[in-house]
Amino acid sequence: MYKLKIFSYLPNPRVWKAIIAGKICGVEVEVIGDKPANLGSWLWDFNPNILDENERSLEHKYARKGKRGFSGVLYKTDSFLKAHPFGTVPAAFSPDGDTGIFESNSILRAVARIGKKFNLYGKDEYEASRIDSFLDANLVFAREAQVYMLDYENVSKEGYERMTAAYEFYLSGIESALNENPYISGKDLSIADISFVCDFAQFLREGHYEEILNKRGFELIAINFNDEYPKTFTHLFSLVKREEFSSVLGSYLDWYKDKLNI
Ligand SMILES: N[C@@H](CCC(=O)N[C@@H](CS)C(=O)NCC(=O)O)C(=O)O
Repeated sequence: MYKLKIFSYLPNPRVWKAIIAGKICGVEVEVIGDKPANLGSWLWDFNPNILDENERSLEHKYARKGKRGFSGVLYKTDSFLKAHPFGTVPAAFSPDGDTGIFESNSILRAVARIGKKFNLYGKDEYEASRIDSFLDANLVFAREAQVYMLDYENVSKEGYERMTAAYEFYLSGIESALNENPYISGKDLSIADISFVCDFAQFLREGHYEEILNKRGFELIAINFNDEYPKTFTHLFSLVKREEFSSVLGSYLDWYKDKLNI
């Protein structure tokens, strides 16, 4: 029996956080979803399902306007919105459906709290709180990255500079942390590392939009990632080699490894 159910578009690096943690600390995570473009045909609910074509219309009682990342109509039940007041995916639920857990870093925390096989969340309250500090810093970066990645075609100079500043701030903090310790939050692997890997792997995909960015007069923000943040670079690529990560990420970073010949 699963310990956490997640509804989302798939594949989604934010969902990978919970899946990787689940593999490491022995928590069964049930994932339900569909391609991003198909999620507008689904009823977003604890028991999500695909709506018949004739049911999908603005008149549907659960029709809502997408708020972030989705431009069209979405069908979110009242109980979904009660459990998930921000109405976002990934949307996780306790097995009885009573508790909604949102924000991928918090879904990740839930898995680490439930899992007993391996401790990914620090040995005491202080270590756990330090891990939270990295997760918070990660979310600030990830939110800027989300805005940047949703609209490469129209990114403004101001938007590009904001993203550059967020990138430099986050990565210089991670690099400093890794100068002191083998893992982001200390001597052991934690959910801070998992969160970093998933969000940063997604950010690197700006490389697929290099031409578009160049045309707008911008270069890739992560163009010198390996030279400027060598510890962070090595950490990322040594983690993604581990079975728990590679079995989830699959070939996601292969294009980048090919580009750098690593
Ligand atoms: N910071 C959140 C981001 C979640 C988020 O913004 N999800 C968007 C899709 S990328 C969403 O569900 N949007 C619903 C809507 O547009 O109504 C996380 O890590 O879970």
